[in-house]
Amino acid sequence: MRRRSALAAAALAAPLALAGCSSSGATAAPAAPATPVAHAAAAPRISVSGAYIPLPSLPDMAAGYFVLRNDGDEAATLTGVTSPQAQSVSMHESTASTMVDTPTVRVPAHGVVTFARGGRHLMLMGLHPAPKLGARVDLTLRFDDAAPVTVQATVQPLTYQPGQSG
Ligand SMILES: [Cu+2]
Repeated sequence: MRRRSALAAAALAAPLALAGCSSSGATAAPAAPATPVAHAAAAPRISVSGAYIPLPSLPDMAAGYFVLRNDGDEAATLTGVTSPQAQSVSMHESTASTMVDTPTVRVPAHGVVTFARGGRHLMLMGLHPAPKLGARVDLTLRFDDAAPVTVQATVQPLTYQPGQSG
């Protein structure tokens, strides 16, 4: 819950904003190509990887998993997911005995949030066309403080485990 808007505004106004941007030291990533993204200094920078949907046994309901990463200096809040191929998409979290709705999911600055089996997941209802192995399903993730991100989730075998661990 950091209130960095004021700081961000100050940073943007200062001539050192670009220096601050290029020295986001917390990530091990090598210096990115010098693109003129002046106001990226304090903004969330969201990327989504490994999106997949286990082939559902019922065409009407499927789960969706992916890894959300925020390389920015500000947290972002995922406020919802939509798909042109699903009637509805909701965000859930499984607990030991049940499943709860999570209307929003916070992605901390320099943080990773994983949607994976047994934990956070998407629930896609009314997929059309009915998912087939290898098919792609578009997912658009919306944030209250970052641009929407659209990814293609691949329909995988029910037993699929993503290669990346930890
Ligand atoms: Cu669920």
